[in-house]
Amino acid sequence: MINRGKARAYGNIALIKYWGKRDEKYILPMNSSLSLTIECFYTETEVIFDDSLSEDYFYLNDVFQDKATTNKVSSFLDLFRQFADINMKAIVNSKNFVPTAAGLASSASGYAALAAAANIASGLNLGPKELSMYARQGSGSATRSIYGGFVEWQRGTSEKDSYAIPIDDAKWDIGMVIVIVNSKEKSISSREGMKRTVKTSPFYKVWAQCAEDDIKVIKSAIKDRDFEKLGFITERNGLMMHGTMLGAVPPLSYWEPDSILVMQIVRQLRNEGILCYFTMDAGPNVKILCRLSESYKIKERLRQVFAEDQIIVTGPGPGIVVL
Ligand code: 2P0
Repeated sequence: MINRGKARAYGNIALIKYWGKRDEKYILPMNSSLSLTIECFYTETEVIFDDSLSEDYFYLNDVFQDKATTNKVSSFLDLFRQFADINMKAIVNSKNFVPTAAGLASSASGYAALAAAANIASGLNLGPKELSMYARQGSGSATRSIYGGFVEWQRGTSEKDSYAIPIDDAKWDIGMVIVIVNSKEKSISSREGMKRTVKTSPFYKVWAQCAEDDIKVIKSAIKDRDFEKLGFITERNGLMMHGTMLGAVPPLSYWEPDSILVMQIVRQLRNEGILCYFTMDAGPNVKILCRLSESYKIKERLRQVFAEDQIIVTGPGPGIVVL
């Protein structure tokens, strides 16, 4: 017997960050977060359950993956196998579609696509709320990639109510310019980075409350389509997250000189009347939130310093697509 499922999921960039878990097993966040799904990169994954297989096989971008990587996928598939009461092994084919060698391949689109494909192949056919809870158990940020546009991942009170909800489709002149400062793999994963921060940074104590307050502000900005407020709170929240890392032992900093250069350019552009705001994640690349209609002006300025293939312009992306 063979059961297949195939789906595409898009990446997302957090505007109010998820940084820190209160439960490692179920991946429950300390605070709610809010992101923009983006269309410039996505993952397509096919899951084929086959009763003639004796183990799981995982191919990423047509390359057969080793035991350690495959085991992570197997554990994740086990969640679906248990719930659907099936014991077939699977072949998983996953492809990341990234504009350049950008170092943007993301666990968010990866686990969201895997969850959506496994959902179909297992015959469970869960709705988006349940699907986001499953995706969450692969990687926190994947919770949000189930939906398009602006998406909130609500922290919830237990593993049963920590899921994503769609906030707004973002179809109102919203875009992002992503500057690839360095495409190499980061030396400290987000998982390790957030763990160290929670454990050792005295600044972390105030983080969760600040983030919950920021969620309220950003949601009202989105509702009012107040782009200036949206950008201001995005930039501030990202800086605060990196502030918590500076207080960790040993300190953690993902910034590189060129990251700071991009921040300076953003501030200059703002002084000239172009509304744009930066945010950074667990790596040196900088994401600039802007009006999509003004993204070409921002790109033009960045081109004075960076190469064409270091700059990616994107609009908002959609939710899960079943293929
Ligand atoms: C975010 N990041 O909200 C934050 C901001 C990085 C900085 O979610 O451990 O790969 O798998 O839940 O989702 C990246 O962390 O971490 C992340 P796990 P994940 O987008």
